[in-house]
Amino acid sequence: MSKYICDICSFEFDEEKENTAWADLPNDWVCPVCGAPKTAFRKQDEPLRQQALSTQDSPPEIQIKEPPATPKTVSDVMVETMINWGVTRVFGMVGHSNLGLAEAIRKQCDMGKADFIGIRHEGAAAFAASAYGKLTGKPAAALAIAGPGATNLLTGLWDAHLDRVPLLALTGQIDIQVLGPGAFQEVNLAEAFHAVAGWSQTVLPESRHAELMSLALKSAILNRNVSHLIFPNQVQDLAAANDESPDTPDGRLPLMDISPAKNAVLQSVDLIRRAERPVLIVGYGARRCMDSVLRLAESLRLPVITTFKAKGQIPDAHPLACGVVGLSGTPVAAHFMNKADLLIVLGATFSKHTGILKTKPTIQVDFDPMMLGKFHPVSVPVWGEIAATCDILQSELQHHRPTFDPNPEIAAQWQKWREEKQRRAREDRGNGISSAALFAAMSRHTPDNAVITVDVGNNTYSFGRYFESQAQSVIMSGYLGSIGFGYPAAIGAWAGAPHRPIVAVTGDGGFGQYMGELTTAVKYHMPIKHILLNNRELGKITKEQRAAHKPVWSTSLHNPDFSKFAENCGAMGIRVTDPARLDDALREIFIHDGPAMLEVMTDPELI
Ligand SMILES: Cc1ncc(C[n+]2csc(CCOP(=O)(O)OP(=O)(O)O)c2C)c(N)n1
Ligand SMILES: [Mg+2]
Repeated sequence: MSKYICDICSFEFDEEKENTAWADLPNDWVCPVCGAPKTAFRKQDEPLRQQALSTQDSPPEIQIKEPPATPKTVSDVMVETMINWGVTRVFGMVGHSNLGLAEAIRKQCDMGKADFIGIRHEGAAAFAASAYGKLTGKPAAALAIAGPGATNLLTGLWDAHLDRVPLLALTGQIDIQVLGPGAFQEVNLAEAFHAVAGWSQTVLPESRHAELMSLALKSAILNRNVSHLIFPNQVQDLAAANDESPDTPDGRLPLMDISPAKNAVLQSVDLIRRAERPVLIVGYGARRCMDSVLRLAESLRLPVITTFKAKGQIPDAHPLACGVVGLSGTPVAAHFMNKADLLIVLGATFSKHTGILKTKPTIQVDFDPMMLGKFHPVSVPVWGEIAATCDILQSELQHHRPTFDPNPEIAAQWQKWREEKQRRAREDRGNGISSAALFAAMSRHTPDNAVITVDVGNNTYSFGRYFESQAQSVIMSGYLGSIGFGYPAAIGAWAGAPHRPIVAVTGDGGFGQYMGELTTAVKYHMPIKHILLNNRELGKITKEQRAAHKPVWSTSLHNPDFSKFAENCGAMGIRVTDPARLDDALREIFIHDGPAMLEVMTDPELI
């Protein structure tokens, strides 16, 4: 007499108790608990099918035997096309309604043509893909199942959409036949993603599959936006038609370095010639054009101010650099903007946060004509690629001799500001470390070639104000301003620049939203250095409540010991309460060969 166990629900069929032999049960007999067929049962003592314990200390994983060579599926054709277009990083979570697509991705990963990073929350996948796009200018893919997996992507997709980042969202979908009446995990994904995706299509059995993938990526890259492909379950494993082969981007992408119209150049040259104190204001849109921008600045001796999103695009030590303007800016930048009689604004917008004055004569250069004079009229709107425009302006103005030498004034302003920063760094109310002290130490220890991802909150404003950048790239959730971005963004940055040091700066509130992703960093050996400002509250909101003359309410946080949490996840964790320990602790985390967290107990008032 034996027992038979249902692999689906673990129901036990005991021949002795049931007084029936297993072999005598009819073939259409089903499990009385879950309705699984007879074939879903195994004899007790037989090992679980297809399951073997992994030899590593990671949890057991299902080992699927290599299937016999099968014809290419629709998913194979589309994923190969995706890789031909240069999309080789996929962040996401595999599951029931994307298994066919995931299998096509797995095959490419096994051949070394792509990398898949399995995250703990799809929101992190979308943030990581967005950060990857911000850093590299190229799209990554975010993969999710239908229903909840897909809806979890939305915040990160909005981040990419608002900051004009190319990104490919790949979502499963339930079977086409049951779409409509409200099946399990049915969400109208085309509708749910409509506002965030510049391009969205459902993949149907008769679609031109390679062409769909090509158009999704052409749109994402050229429009710097989110593209979305919806894969109903049963389409994913369909055999591709004989004449379907993967597509490539050859001949599909024009060069984008368009020059501005002659008149716009002449008007700009005229304004620059007549100005006495012109300044350059550099936005995030100029991040890939900095060589040309700096050549123009140096030849015309223009002070260079950046927006917060563009922090680090010019090192603070450069003799023309004035730092960031706006809420998290330096008095150096504010001084030069206030005194300027002409603003030359490159790839920046005039949102409230950028803090660029709207009252000054302004030349604005952007690759997108809609951004020119979007919020208010400007003196000369120049439609052109920024590097091409700077090169033309420089050559037109090569004989122009500016009357004003800003260097001594810039140096004097920086000296005043550095003295003030040192004073703030010494402040101690016995309630935690000051942000100025932390970011002064971080400026001393962060490698010049690091990528720094930041979150949102007072921690981020303080970083903008106090950290002195060298050649680091700074990545943030700009227009969406979503807390929680910083840590998943570091995962995306690592995937985009695995050989550069990666640093994440977050608050305790922001990190709390994606703490689980620390295990992702450990699993994939991402040596992310995380600077966590633990002020035990949603500090920025406390300030906002006070400023609005409301009682401070619901902003305190009940925190774990984050450094111990990091250790528990398998990373290094150091907690610092004494500013004198900051330098040693930073040294330790940067030397450590793996993910490490420096938890700094900060004073919420010293920001
Ligand atoms: C997803 C999301 N939820 C809420 C907010 C509003 N918000 C902005 S800053 C902030 C507080 C962040 O707290 P913390 O990370 O601890 O940073 P701190 O201000 O304390 O440095 C909140 C809740 C937001 N920007 N994004
Ligand atoms: Mg906080």
